[in-house]
Order: sequence, then structure tokens, then C-alpha cells
Amino acid sequence: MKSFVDVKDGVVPSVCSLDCPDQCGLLIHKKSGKIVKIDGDPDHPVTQGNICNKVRNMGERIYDPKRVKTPLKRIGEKGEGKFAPISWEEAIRAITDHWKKLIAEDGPESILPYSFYGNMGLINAEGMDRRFFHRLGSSQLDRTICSVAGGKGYSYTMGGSFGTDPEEMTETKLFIIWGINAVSTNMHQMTIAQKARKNGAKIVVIDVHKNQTGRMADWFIPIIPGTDAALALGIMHILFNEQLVDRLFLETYTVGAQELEMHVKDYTPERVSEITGVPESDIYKLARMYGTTSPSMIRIGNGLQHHDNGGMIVRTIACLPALTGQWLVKGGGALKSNSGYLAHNTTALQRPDLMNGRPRTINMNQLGSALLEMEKPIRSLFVYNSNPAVVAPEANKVRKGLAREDLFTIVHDLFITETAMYADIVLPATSAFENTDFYTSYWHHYIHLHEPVIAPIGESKSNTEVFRLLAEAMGFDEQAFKDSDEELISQALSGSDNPHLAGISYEELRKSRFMRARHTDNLVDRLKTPSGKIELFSKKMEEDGHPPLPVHVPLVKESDYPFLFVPAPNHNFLNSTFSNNEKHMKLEKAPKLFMNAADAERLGIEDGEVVRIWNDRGECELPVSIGDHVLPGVVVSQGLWSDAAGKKHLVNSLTPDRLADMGGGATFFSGRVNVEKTV
Ligand SMILES: Nc1nc2c(c(=O)[nH]1)N[C@H]1C(S)=C(S)[C@@H](COP(=O)(O)OP(=O)(O)OC[C@H]3O[C@@H](n4cnc5c(=O)[nH]c(N)nc54)[C@H](O)[C@@H]3O)O[C@H]1N2
Ligand SMILES: Nc1nc2c(c(=O)[nH]1)N[C@H]1C(S)=C(S)[C@@H](COP(=O)(O)OP(=O)(O)OC[C@H]3O[C@@H](n4cnc5c(=O)[nH]c(N)nc54)[C@H](O)[C@@H]3O)O[C@H]1N2
Ligand code: SF4
Ligand SMILES: [Mo]
Repeated sequence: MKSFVDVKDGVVPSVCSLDCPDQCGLLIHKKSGKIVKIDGDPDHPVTQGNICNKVRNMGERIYDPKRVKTPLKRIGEKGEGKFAPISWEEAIRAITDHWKKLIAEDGPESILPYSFYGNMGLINAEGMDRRFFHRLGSSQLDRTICSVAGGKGYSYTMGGSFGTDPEEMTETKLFIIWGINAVSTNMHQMTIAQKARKNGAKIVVIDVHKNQTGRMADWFIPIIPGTDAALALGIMHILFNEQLVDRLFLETYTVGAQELEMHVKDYTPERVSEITGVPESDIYKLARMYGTTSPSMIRIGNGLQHHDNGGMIVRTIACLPALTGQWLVKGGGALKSNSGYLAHNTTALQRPDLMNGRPRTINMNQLGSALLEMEKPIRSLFVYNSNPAVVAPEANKVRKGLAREDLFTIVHDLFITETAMYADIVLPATSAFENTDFYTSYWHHYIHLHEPVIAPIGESKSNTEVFRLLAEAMGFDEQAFKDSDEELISQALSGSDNPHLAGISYEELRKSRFMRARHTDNLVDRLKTPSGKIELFSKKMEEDGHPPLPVHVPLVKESDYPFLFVPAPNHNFLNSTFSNNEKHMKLEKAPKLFMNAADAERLGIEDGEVVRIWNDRGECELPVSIGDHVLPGVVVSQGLWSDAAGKKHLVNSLTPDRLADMGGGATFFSGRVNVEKTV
């Protein structure tokens, strides 16, 4: 078969590689070998030809003249961004010579990989790289920045990442979109909800910010940040009191219903209203709506878990569908992540057996401290698929660490990111369009194969290729480092004990490009908790040092600064990706700080005025947007804007690197700040 790269004029299939739940099927239009248009694939069963503007304009990024085209070495000061081209041979030799010296002096733990999901392709994001760093015996990275706290919280209740199937949500009659800006971050969720609305469904949005998603709701419920568990417990209180619970379901499929019923007596609507800022009458209205509408579906977003108490919030909300028996109703239930359905054979792909001993593990949310404060210092950092100088909390600490003269930093990326500015060596990365890989959605049930649609730009290389080269130069002669991309995919898809993957293989995927996870309708099959039931009371949580019943735990009061600060993502960037592309910046216009009119008036701040936002960790300057889109005492920004060219837009200079209650998760949204006029 002719490769898609060789198609000069025509349309070839692809899939979106970005860290977005939708994982859209794409069609790439080519002219004279170049991408001229990116469209949705109308044959994709879930995304059905619609895609976001970010990716429609992805061509701008792929062919951006700023792309790194050759390896580079630093010739200026760290942070200055002065580099000179070198060959791949020189680059790999410089890195591995340096590492061999460090290993001899300080051991392999002096080296730290830092990566996340700039590319969701599984062999590139967590395949060959994992093999390499396992074999190297470097410090290992705990990848906690995104969804770990909520993932753990949800699992305590439900046993794993299994939720409602989006394809069944056309039947849903009530959508509770809770802590997710779905219009921007999961657009097809909203498309489905709007279709269902035509058949009478209602859309309720619970958020700290009336953003695009809140504006689309039939009912928007503003809430004080970090208090959502209390609201869920207040709903439970009313459901039990008013006999709106499904007793038969509770008896058959849950443990701890009686304990929970007693426990939620304390969460009176009056008390819950005080905690959450939601009026008592609204708590009653919401509970009764939830208790009497079926099918109902709660879309649990990431905003909830980026708090000190984020794990417990998600654990608590995840109890709700059990109370109303929604798990047995088509289109009912909840969806935090569906990644369990497509879980592949990570042992075969990542080969933890290549690791000798048990090297230390470093939490990626605390990169700054790790670079500045470790007794046995990190002396080399290898960054790929991530831009920690912008995305990690306590950014000033991170920058100070990156500026260490004795830290040997390598950054593999498509661009000179804010992180790459501090690199000793920069390696040019291919875009996902230039790679072979496989992709599994954490929202819908499809797995995709991707084959390159264009040739590598310049001398860029994929992650798998770079780690093969590094392995060879380090003298690692195991077959694991010689496996081709196709072999990596085959290995990841075979020998898995996940019954939902039955029948899915590299060969089958080559024929059909995407395949659906096999389904069983039996709820019990998915309840992989210790009891095999939905755990409203969890002994496991008690063993792990958490309250066994869901509770509201207040946020850490880190200071007396008057505002809670929620620096959320925006519509046209994906984390920091696209924040350096002219087109996307233009679409997004300018960063903003949303503030309640009462607060603005008190501070004498006018709409559009640039204000200084600060706390003990750092400061930043943003223009204010005044209105009623946030509650008093809360300020919200959107987007991880670049602070290059002296712009004071680095919101993460203000965010804490405290860890959430579960899994070492991030607490981006639990920081406090002061806001004042700049003059
Ligand atoms: N356009 C776009 N799409 C994206 C991304 C992007 O940057 N841009 N990022 C991708 C990634 S990596 C992820 S993880 C997801 C994240 O996307 P989402 O799941 O939408 O999560 P967030 O955007 O972090 O936060 C969602 C909402 O939570 C609200 N929120 C914050 N704190 C609270 C709270 O205490 N209670 C309630 N009820 N709401 C709260 C915020 O105001 C925000 O509207 O999106 C992915 N898709
Ligand atoms: N204030 C605040 N901070 C946040 C968040 C928030 O809501 N608020 N969200 C957090 C969340 S949920 C997440 S997931 C993180 C995300 O943080 P990151 O994973 O760091 O995401 P990006 O900023 O998109 O950076 C990805 C980088 O990978 C590069 N890249 C893309 N493809 C490839 C490839 O194939 N190979 C290599 N080597 N590089 C590639 C891109 O060019 C880009 O520079 O940010 C977190 N930071
Ligand atoms: S970023 Fe999300 S919505 Fe946009 S094309 Fe990719 S998967 Fe689809
Ligand atoms: Mo994320």
C-alpha cells in the first residue's frame, strides 16, 4: 500500500494527537505534498466531522517558520535563547558523554526525565522513552499534573476509569456539567448534550466561572471554589430525606448506603448553602431535579480536582449516580474518564523489567523544589512533550532551577519553548502528523492507528527515534531498543488482560484505522473495587489515611490574601501549545482576569484596566474583565499565555506546588492572591 506521505494530492486519514478527550478523527487535505486543510472525518462515529478551531488551524503550527529544524547547542546565557546548529551525531554524543560522566560521579538518579502529553500517541508519549529511562535507572517522574487526584478519587468509589458511554448520551435527559468548560475542552460533549436538548434534555452547569459553557446552560449554578463535595453531600441529604433514592440498587450494587444515609444528615441544605454559596432553594431544586429525572449524567471535569481536596470532591460526586440507580439506565451515570476501556498492555510497552533496583520518584508538580532543594541533586533534565517553565506550578521556582548553571538540560520539542530557552541542547521533534502511533481516547470508546501523513520537517525526529539513538549511544543492546514503531504498537495491543480490547490488533487497525472497545453491559464487570461493588463507604480509603465516607474538607487557607485564584485553560490554546502561534493568539485576542463587579468597585478598578495580581510566590499583570461571571472573592484567568518578550502573563508564578489530597495531584486552583491597580 502506498504510504500517506507519498500521496502528493489528495485526502488522507489522521487523528488528533492533542491532550483532549474528544480525540477527533481527521482528514488531511494535501496539495503538492503539503497539508493545505485539516477537516474532521465525517465517518468517525462520535466526532462526526466536527473539529475545533485550534486544529483546523494546526497547519499554521506545522509549517510555522519558527519550528526547530536541526539540533542546537546553547551559545549564550541560560534563558537567553542563543543557540547554534549542530548535527544529530554531535548532539547525541554531547548528551550521552555528559550522562556517562554524571552516572560515574553521582549515579543515574542524577538524571531526571520530564514529560507529559504534548502528543498523546502512546508509543511516543509513554513507550520507548519509558523503556529508556527504566534501563538508565534515572530518577523516575510521577506524572501527576493533570488528572491523578480525581482519577484516584473516582476509583475509590467506582473501582476504575469506567463511565457512561458518550454514544448513549443521546438518550440522556439531564446533563450536569460539573467543573468542566466543555465548550472549550470537550466540544463534542456539548454537541451531544445540545442534540439531546432538542428531545427535552436539560443542561445544568456547576462552575466557579460563567464561561462559554455556563452561558450555554439551561441553568448555571455558581459555586465557591473547592466546595463541590459539600454540594454533592447536600444533594444526597435531600435524596435520602425525600425518598428519592433507589433502595434496590443501593442494596444490590453498593456498600455503605446505611452509613452514608446517617452521615449526610449533617449536611443540611442550610449548612451546605453557607459552605458553597449556593442558595438553599437551589440546592433543593437541583436535588429534586436529579432525583426525578432519568437518564441523568454527570460530566465530572478536571477543574474539580486541581484543588487541595480534589480527590475527595470527585470521590464524592461519583457516589451520586448510585443513589439514584442511574448506572443501570442507558445514557445515565457519570463520566470522569473512560480510559479503562482502552487500557493496553503497559508492561509490554514500557518494560519496567528493564529497571535495575528502585530509583527515586519525583513528583512533576514539584519540579522547582526538585531542582533547587534535593540533597542528592538532579544534575541533568531531559524534557519532552511538555513545557514545564509555563505549565508547572510555582513557576518562579521552576525558572530558578532551570537557570542553574550546573544543570545540563536537554529539550526535545518542535519549538524553542520557554523551557527550551534554558536548554543546553535542543532537539527538533516531529509533529504527530509525521509519526506512526496509536491513540486511545479517555472519553469515547475508540482506538486509532496513525500513520505519518507528511515527511519529517527539517531534521526533526520522533520521540521513539530519539530514544533509540540515545539507547544505542549508551550501549544498551537489548532488543527492546531495536523494536520498530509497528512492533511497539503490536506489543502494546497483545497479551493484555483487558477484555474490552479483545479483537483489536495492529493488523486489524491497519485495515479499519479506528476500532471500538468491546462492550459488556454488565455493570459488575466494571466495578473493580475491593468489594466488587460501588463503595459509598470505603475501607481502602481508611487504610490509605482518608475518611471512609465522602466529606467536605475546606481548602488550605494558605494566606489572608482576599481572592481565590483559578487560572484555567482557554479556548484557542491547548495548555501552552498554540500560545506561540500568531493565528491562535489572534483568535484568543488577549489574556483576561475575570472579577466580580462588587470587588472591582471596592478596589476602584475599571473594566479593561491592567491590574497587578500577586502573592508570596510571584506576580503577574492582566487586563480585567468585570461582571457577574465570578462570585465576589474569586478571580479567574484563562490560558497559559507566554511570558516571552517581557510580558507579565505567567499565571503559574502564582500557583502553589502543594499536593492535592490524593495521588500527589496538582492544586493549581487553590491559591490565594491579592489584586491591585498597577499605578
Ligand atoms: N481548548 C482547550 N481544550 C483543552 C485544554 C486546553 O488548554 N484548551 N486542555 C486539555 C487538558 S490537558 C485538560 S486536563 C482538559 C481540562 O479541561 P476541563 O476538564 O474543562 O478542566 P479545566 O479547564 O481545568 O477546568 C474546568 C472548569 O472548572 C472550573 N472550576 C475550577 N475550580 C472549580 C471548583 O472548585 N468547582 C467547580 N464546580 N468548578 C471549578 C473552571 O472555572 C473551569 O470552567 O481540557 C483539555 N482540552
Ligand atoms: N495554571 C494552570 N496550569 C496548568 C493547567 C491549568 O489548568 N492551569 N493545566 C495543567 C494540565 S491539566 C496539564 S495536562 C499540563 C499540560 O502541560 P504540558 O504537557 O506541558 O502541555 P503543553 O503546554 O501543551 O506542552 C506540550 C509540549 O509538547 C510539545 N510536543 C508536542 N508534540 C511533541 C512530540 O511529539 N514530541 C516532543 N518531544 N514534544 C512534543 C509541544 O510543542 C509543547 O511544547 O498543564 C498543567 N498546567
Ligand atoms: S483538540 Fe480536541 S476538539 Fe480539537 S480536533 Fe483535537 S480532539 Fe478534536
Ligand atoms: Mo490535563
